Amino acid sequence: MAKQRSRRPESAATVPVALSVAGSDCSAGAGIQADLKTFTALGVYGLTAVTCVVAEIPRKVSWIEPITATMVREEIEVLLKNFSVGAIKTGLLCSAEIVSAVARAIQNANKETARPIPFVVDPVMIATSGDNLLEPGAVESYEKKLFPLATLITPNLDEAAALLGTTINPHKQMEIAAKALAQKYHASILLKGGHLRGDKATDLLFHDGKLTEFSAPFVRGVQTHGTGCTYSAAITACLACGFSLEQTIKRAKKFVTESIARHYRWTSKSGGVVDALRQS
Ligand code: PXL
Repeated sequence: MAKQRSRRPESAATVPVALSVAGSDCSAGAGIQADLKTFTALGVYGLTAVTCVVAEIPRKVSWIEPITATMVREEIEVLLKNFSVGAIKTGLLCSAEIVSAVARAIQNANKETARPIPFVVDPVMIATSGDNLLEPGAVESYEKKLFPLATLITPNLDEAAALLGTTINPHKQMEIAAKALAQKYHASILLKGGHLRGDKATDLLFHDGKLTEFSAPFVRGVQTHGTGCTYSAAITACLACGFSLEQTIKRAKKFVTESIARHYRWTSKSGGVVDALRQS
């Protein structure tokens, strides 16, 4: 009989760990489900602190129920006290109270570490379906409490326009908007442009006073849901692995583009097409 080779478990000390603080999407295209798939595909052990539960399918949000802010804070604190977390991201935070609780928990954790844990804020406000996901008053809490802690903020054009209180012409004003956000929040900004120039999906990073453009082929004909979550989770995973911000975004952009290109497709019970990103 052939000798079975034993699979040695990977040493816990060598596996990078990342934490997602986000909502649960029961259809698993976005939220913590997308984040965990992404972390796993990139070889990172994923932790989650759930902020709210969303009943939805890719084109329709049906119901959102927040978890209590006390519970969210407890989830984060118990994880950060017991795991060596290499990077953290936030996704859907739902309410001003939860935004404040998350900020407090992260601030407290950073007091215990020599350097702040790399922290990616994906300011999720509106679903791809157009449904509102964030309580309007929560934006002020983001601005006052969460953005000051961020290593990187990753708005799409709609979120950037809402934060700046202006419209953004994607062909002419992306650079101005990225710089304006960086100045307003004293943080590095990755402004996601989506489908802009020709066949490219272009994003702009404003970091340390320097603009860098990241482009990838635009993948046509896929109904994307959870792209932003997958992208910010990939960024968080790469930061947990110790890559520089530029290297991180390059890798994460490639990962999200490939995840869209190799998507799953079903015909739903109502006859429409349902697409889902495939992270691995
Ligand atoms: O894609 C934004 C998003 C983020 N997080 C959760 C969601 C959604 C979109 O529906 O449900 C939990």
